[in-house]
Amino acid sequence: KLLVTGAAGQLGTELTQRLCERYGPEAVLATDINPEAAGKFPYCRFALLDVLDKDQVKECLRKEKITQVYHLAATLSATAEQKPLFAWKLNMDSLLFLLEMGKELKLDKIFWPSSIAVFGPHSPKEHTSQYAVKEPTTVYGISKLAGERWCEYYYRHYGVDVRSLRYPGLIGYKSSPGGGTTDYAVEIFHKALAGEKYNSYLNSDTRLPMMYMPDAIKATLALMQAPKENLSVRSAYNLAALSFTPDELYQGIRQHLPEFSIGYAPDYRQDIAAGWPQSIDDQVARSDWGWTPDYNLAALIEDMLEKLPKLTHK
Ligand code: VAH
Repeated sequence: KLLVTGAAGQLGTELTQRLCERYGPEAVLATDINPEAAGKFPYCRFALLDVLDKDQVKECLRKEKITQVYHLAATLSATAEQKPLFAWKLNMDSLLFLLEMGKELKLDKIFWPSSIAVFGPHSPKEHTSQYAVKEPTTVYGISKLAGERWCEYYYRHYGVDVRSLRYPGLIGYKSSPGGGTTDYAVEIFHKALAGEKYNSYLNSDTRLPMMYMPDAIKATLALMQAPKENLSVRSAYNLAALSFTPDELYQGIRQHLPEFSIGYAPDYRQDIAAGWPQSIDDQVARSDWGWTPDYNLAALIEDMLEKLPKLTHK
């Protein structure tokens, strides 16, 4: 039985759907703190769950006989800068408790998302490698780096089979992003399809590692299904697909929608993005568990513009 926390989030929405397809709707319990999320999971069971309520979490794990946890509930980079101590508490206390539950209840597997945000201004900007220096300057990055350290600790000391990926910015059409610095790359499609100008909060030349959601879901399932003995990394794997700037994304969209226009008004999120790598080296994931992405930028743009309108008009 699988538990998903933060199931109504940008990644959670799509990952929950994929897990239901893979394991069957009765095998997945989708949970979120947001009551409005209840209607978003017609294909599996939903329950309200506050990941900071330890009694509630432990009761849920026992009652539902959970064997795997996908712990996605967290505060993302932009929001975390507005509420540093809350973000640290939510991101870290919930992970630590679930790692402890992994040990105590002998959970089969735990998945926890990390991020390229673990890298900072002193990390190499290009093809940032798995073990490159990490001095994150954002609360989100600090929490993801600390979380990775704890995941590796619980694996090495207690054998908890926790696995993690350093996701780049994720782009999808089935769910709304929430509080990320890379969310411009989703918002821009909604504006383009609505025939409106998009005002980017990142500079036109801010290159960031990005990934289309189908690739992120594929990577997650591939990692979670990989044989234990193949995994040389128990912090979090670097994961890459493509990198682009707001201008490159804009130019790509304009090939389909020639009228589309963009403006640039950088805000605090520009500083967050400027501290992150521009491209990631994911050769360890490729050699350990056969990672390869399917989507390049042209394919991502084509698929987003094709699939999103139906959602917008619905
Ligand atoms: C964020 N989408 O922007 C997330 C992600 C690499 C970025 O961690 O915070």
